[in-house]
Amino acid sequence: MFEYAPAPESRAVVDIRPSYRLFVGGEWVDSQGGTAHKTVNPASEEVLSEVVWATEADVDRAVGAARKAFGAWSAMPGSERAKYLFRIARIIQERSRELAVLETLDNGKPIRESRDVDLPLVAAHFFYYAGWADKLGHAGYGSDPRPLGVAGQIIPWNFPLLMLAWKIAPALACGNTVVLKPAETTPLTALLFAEICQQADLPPGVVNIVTGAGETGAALVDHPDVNKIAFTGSTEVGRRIARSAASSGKRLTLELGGKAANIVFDDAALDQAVEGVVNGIFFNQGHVCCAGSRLLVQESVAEELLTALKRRLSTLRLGDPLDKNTDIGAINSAAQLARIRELSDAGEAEGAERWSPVCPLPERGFWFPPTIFTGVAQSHRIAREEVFGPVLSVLTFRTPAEAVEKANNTPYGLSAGVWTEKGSRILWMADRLRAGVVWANTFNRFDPTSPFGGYKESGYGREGGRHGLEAYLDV
Ligand code: TXE
Repeated sequence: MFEYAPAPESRAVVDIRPSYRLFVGGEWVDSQGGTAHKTVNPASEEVLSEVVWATEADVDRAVGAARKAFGAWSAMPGSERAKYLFRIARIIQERSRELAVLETLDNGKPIRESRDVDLPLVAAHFFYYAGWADKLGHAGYGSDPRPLGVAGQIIPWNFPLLMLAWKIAPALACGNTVVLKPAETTPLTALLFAEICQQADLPPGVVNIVTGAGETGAALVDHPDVNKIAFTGSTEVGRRIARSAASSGKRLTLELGGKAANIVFDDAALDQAVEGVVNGIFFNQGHVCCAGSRLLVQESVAEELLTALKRRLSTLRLGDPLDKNTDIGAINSAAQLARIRELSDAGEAEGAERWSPVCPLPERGFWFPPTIFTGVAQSHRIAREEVFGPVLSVLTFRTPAEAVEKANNTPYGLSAGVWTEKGSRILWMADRLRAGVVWANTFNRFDPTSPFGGYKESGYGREGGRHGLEAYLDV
């Protein structure tokens, strides 16, 4: 039988420089004492480029540039700021192929996802918040809500460019200036975004990009002239940042980990539920804070659903992230792979049953097969801790009340999914689930008009939608 196999997306569409400097005050500057670090393609371990890890002095310089730019940027009529944001959004669309390939090379995610999910959402966030820039007086916060000043933004590696968009677009629309630090393993699309800011003639200093690891992030958090910190990352680092921000009086939004329940009732359309469960945990290799990492399935359909799920998993294709047929790409780093292995081994040691489809793994790079654990108890580490990988823990329930009790039995509260044909049950569940987002008969749906954020140890503050403006305004 003839199988249609589109060619892998060519990496030739993107021009990666051998090394990058820091983007400060609208230009590329040398670091003051920072060391160079390689960034690799996690699918091949090939070195892509070298970036510098910014020092405290570099962060100070970037904050200074942002402060200098703040006066004119915040005083500019919203309609003028909107023009820059619209321009950035359009350039992102024009250069989306290049951005998608670069994201896939640096992160390991399948090109189908970076091309069809990440990039359209990145552009959509800039378009959406561009639309708010001249309407802030109508957002319900009084006629003249004020920007906060300089925003320090620290983002993770799972959706590098999308997390940048979630943070930079609302900050700029509200009249703030920013210093953004991308994650150490995925700095490249943020640096290409800096180029896009230049192309859009964004006034110098409105956006500054400092590459680096935790120390660079900490320097940003501790800087006395930063007014607001927006952080997405681990709960552990989030706690540390909260302590520091509390002592300096900075405004703070935190988007931390999750352990979402994807809850399937016996009256659900099971075929759709299977797709939703697969998308919920295997999208982006499970490197998703709101991933549906716990499947809660009603006992009466558990066997049927699991059989269908295993059949579906056997059709997933793992491999070259640039291949348009690939469903599951590479794990982002050796460190993350080690964490996934450790928690999966703990699952087995604690007595859960592990299953993966036959799935040969490439020799080089960081890979983990799609994995299901059954017989999971609520006390098991794989039921409690965020794995942040393609690992699903399956638990069962009998009644809706038991489903709610199990779903909420976690320190996290970022998202949940409910699969049922009964509208009243969806509303009943949504009222009781302690999660910032509850999806009904779908999962991992994102939209710039919807606020996103957590309860409990998943953090606080909302990004997206009108509520996302509050994070960057004094109201
Ligand atoms: O996170 P870190 P890591 C979870 C997920 C994952 C675990 C560890 O469970 O397995 O966290 O991932 C910067 N001050 N999530 O180690 O360290 C860091 O440079 C300021 C969930 O990658 O929190 C990077 O830019 N910044 C999550 C960012 O914080 C600091 C996404 C995130 O890295 C810092 C990522 C410090 N002291 C991981 N230390 C989500 N919510 O989506 C580090 N950083």
